[in-house]
Amino acid sequence: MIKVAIIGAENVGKSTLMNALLGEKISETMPVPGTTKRVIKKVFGTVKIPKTMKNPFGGADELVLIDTAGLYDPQHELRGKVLSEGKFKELIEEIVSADVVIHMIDAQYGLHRGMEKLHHILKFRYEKPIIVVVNKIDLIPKEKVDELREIIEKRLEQRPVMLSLVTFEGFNDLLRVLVYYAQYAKNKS
Ligand SMILES: Nc1nc2c(ncn2[C@@H]2O[C@H](COP(=O)(O)OP(=O)(O)OP(=O)(O)O)[C@@H](O)[C@H]2O)c(=O)[nH]1
Ligand SMILES: [Mg+2]
Repeated sequence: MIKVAIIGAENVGKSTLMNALLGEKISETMPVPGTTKRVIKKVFGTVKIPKTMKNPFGGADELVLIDTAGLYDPQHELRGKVLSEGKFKELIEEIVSADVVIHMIDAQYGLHRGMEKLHHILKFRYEKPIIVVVNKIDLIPKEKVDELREIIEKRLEQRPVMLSLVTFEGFNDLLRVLVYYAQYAKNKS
């Protein structure tokens, strides 16, 4: 079974994404940072993937999704408020054990420094397939979306999916990438 961990700073929309992918309200979402108190929340579920997107070699739509507590304060390099040092380490271990990582970024704040470091460690030391998602693009002016995409693409050396979980712009792009990566992870193991 493919494990997909959704990670990011507090309040970026991790739990909202988990719910959107599974089409159910599984995780609590709120406008305040530190909403997800349980460090690791694993749910087995089926992601509804349009037939046209399905990989001919198999569904890759049955996943274990992992919603995680926010790793960092959105505006400072501080640990997320619900994480002690021990819990932070525990969470990193869980992320390292995932097959695919979704790194979520809040379009309003851009790439978080702590998350940038972690991204590189996961990618280069642990060789994790990472999907970068910039969420909440409905909250920034349209002309800023391309600018932000380019900045993040340069810093992380990969193209992010630009997403809004309010308008659902970019959601199909994310599904497409997820199917691709899930298949890749499946073949690897
Ligand atoms: N405008 C806008 N709001 C969003 C979007 N996605 C999520 N939100 C809102 O952002 C807030 C935080 O969402 P959560 O899903 O709770 O964020 P989280 O990353 O799980 O937060 P923590 O558990 O606190 O780390 C909620 O009020 C969501 O409704 C989006 O694409 N656009
Ligand atoms: Mg949450």
